[in-house]
Amino acid sequence: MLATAEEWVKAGVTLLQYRNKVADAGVMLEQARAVRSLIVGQQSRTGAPAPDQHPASYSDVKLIMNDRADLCLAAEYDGVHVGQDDLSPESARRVVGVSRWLGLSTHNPEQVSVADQTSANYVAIGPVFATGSKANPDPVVGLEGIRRARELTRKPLVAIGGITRQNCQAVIEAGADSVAVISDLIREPGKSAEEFLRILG
Ligand code: TZP
Ligand code: MG
Repeated sequence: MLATAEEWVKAGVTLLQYRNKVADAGVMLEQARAVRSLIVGQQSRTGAPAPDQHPASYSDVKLIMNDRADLCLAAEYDGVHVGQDDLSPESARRVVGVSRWLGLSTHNPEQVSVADQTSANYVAIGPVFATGSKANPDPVVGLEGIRRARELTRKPLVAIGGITRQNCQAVIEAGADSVAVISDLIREPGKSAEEFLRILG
């Protein structure tokens, strides 16, 4: 996990989410802290990015904890991401405070409209396409789901679910501000991250 995270960051990825649906809280915290140490350690070691690093490397990387506001604080992350079955946005905000980021997942237009009225810093919409990375995913929303979401909120819109180097351009053209990716970043972490950023840059 740490080697993969390091490759992504070196390639220029600026936001990482720690997501773990199976481990105990203690293990999650330990792993999440290890990711943070990697990022912070590199920041303090290098100061300015080294010549072989992408300009955004390390110093601009945001760390987001999935699901758990308590672990966001314990691991000193920059924000928490909640879904429809987690703490409500208001409750998560109460835990993490006003300075940290709060992300909120949505899966249909009604949820996007509600999310727009919360204090969430960004709204995720998905799954855009079929995904094998989530248990019991909601129905796919497609590019049309992104267009509809774009009409319903001016908050930063993150598209998620089945997004690849092949389809990411279309996802942005449909109105997303950014993409969240698992599968298509795993096999060749550095190479695929660079390709995503080149396509989207
Ligand atoms: N929420 C909606 S789809 C998804 C999550 C967490 C998984 C996205 O992973 P992949 O492999 O990029 O489809
Ligand atoms: Mg969740």
